[in-house]
Amino acid sequence: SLPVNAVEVLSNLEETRKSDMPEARVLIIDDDELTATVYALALEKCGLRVEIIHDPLQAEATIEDFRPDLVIMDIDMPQANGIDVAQAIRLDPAYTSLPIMFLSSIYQKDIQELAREIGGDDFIKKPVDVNYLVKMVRMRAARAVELRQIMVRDGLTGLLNHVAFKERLTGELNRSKRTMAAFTVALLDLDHFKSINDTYGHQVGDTVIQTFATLLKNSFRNIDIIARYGGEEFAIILLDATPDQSEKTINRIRSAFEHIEFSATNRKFHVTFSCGLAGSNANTSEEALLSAADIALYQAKANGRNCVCM
Ligand code: GH3
Ligand code: MG
Ligand code: MG
Ligand code: MG
Repeated sequence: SLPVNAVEVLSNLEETRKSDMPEARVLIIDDDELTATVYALALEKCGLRVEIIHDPLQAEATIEDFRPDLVIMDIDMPQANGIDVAQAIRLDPAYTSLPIMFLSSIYQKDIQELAREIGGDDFIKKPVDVNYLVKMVRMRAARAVELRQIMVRDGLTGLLNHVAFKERLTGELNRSKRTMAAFTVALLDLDHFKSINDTYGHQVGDTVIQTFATLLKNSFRNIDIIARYGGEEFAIILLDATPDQSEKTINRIRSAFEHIEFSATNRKFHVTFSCGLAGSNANTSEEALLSAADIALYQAKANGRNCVCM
């Protein structure tokens, strides 16, 4: 174990919280409780959100739950070698760009090199100057957050894009298998949207899509996952909600949306949407869940549109 003097380390902290920085999440994987706690306190004081695990075998589940922007990884741990753990994380395409920072007292250059080769972004030798650590973590995390925003957001609406939605769905399905918490997937599709474009033009169509996206953002809880799934199609994961509960929520939104008055070229018009729902309980694979929601959406269209089916 390392000679870490918590009081000394923390009282020498130069950095403070910066309000202009987006909150970044850092996962520390270290079997040494004191080391991990001291670094976590220092990072938290500087405005980062930190989670610690002492058992690297929990790494994958914790990454799925906590979705860190950066991982700080010890190498010497009784349960597993940090380099192997990092390699396993890298195998998942969702985490190929997740920065992994090794923090270890290993001095052998060949092991340090190996650690970088398998996809570690940094190797910092323990004991580390905590001010240096905070600076490095901040820099890496800020860039990771920026990159993530560009990669996961849809340009027109700012909602999650298709790829990001699929990743979140995979994560939530895995999580629900562990926690037994059920959720609902909703697919929403604007009705007769082609005729909106044909009548008022593509730009007006875009404005309708943006207005609808804003309504969605303001209507769901922060924990729900809202995405632009395709052109005028949206996908939502309602966490801890059954299809019955979700139907009530979405019917309220349906009713709010049909009352919004759009206007273009001195003409006023209204737009509606149809929705299909599927529950995670009855559909344990992504394909089954999405196809059940899609079938329900098709049913809603067949039933005359502007309605919710499951
Ligand atoms: P339905 O009620 O059966 O869904 O009819 P629909 O006309 O909405 O169905 P369809 O899927 O055939 O047409 C969707 C249209 O949405 C076609 C496409 O031109 C338009 N669209 C897709 N993406 C965008 C976009 O980003 N902006 C605009 N303005 N229109 C889009
Ligand atoms: Mg260790
Ligand atoms: Mg449509
Ligand atoms: Mg469509």
